[in-house]
Amino acid sequence: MPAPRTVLLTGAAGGLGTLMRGLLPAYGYELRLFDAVPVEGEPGAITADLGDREALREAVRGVDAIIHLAGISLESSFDKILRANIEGTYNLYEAAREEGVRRVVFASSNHVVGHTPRPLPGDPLIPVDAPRRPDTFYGLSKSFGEDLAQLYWDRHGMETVSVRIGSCFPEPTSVRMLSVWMSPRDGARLFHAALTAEGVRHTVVHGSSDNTRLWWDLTTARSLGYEPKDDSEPYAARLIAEQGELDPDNPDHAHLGGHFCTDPPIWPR
Ligand code: NAI
Ligand code: 15L
Repeated sequence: MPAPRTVLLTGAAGGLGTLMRGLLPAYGYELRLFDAVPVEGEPGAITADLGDREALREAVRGVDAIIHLAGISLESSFDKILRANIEGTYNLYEAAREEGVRRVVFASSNHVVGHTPRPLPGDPLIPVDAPRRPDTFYGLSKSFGEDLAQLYWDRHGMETVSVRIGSCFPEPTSVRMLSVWMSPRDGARLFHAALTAEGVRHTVVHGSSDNTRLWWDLTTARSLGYEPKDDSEPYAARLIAEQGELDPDNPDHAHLGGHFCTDPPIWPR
């Protein structure tokens, strides 16, 4: 596949979308922006919902690839997750299929496997083929997205890299994040690798920096050409002094998904 140049970035107004709008153009991409809400400072961005199939068809027309970030990014009611993350991702893949887009990078999440016990020091890292154990309706919707990506590869030859992102924020803000943090610069490196690697079919990768306290295996991400350069360790002393070490007997700290595993779901009112 020739290196993509024009890339549709869905979820461009969100936290990760804003970080990637700043970082990805340096790799030579021309970004077309899409979000349900206006993207600040970007009058050319497409403002539309993932439920609007006509708008999606127009948005994907002529792009070389898609980075799909749009959706509900935390736990919510099943109905809301269903519309935005499950139906919305289906609508996007259908539009991409109809318009002949060959490559998608899907923002999956650690919460697909959030109920996996977190490794203690000395334990093996969590492998990328660990059984799926979603911790929320949110994690379940990302699990659906990964299966949808597999189906569209097997049926239609559309390639996807599903990036199970740990926590991508400017800095880690919790002791848990020291283990799953992906610096924004490493995020851009990984998305670039996912856009340009040859023959990815449908590949699931873990998305983190090269953290000293890493919980999961980055081999598959590295096999795409990803070379992380950051490590959360410089933040460790301050965060541990403020919050204490993770307590293995605290249920909030027992699993990869952290407090997502223990917070009650938000039921419809
Ligand atoms: P965010 O909540 O800041 O941004 C999501 C964006 O999607 C928002 O701008 C929102 O307006 C848009 N959106 C939501 N529903 C939509 C719909 N129906 N139609 C069109 N646009 C819609 O989330 P963030 O942190 O930027 O995450 C981006 C993606 O990466 C999400 O899919 C999230 O699940 C995933 N992810 C993020 C992680 C992180 O650490 N930031 C970790 C794991 C996954
Ligand atoms: C996610 O999937 C969320 O989108 C993000 O906001 C963080 O909560 C992240 O996981 C995390 O696990 O830290």
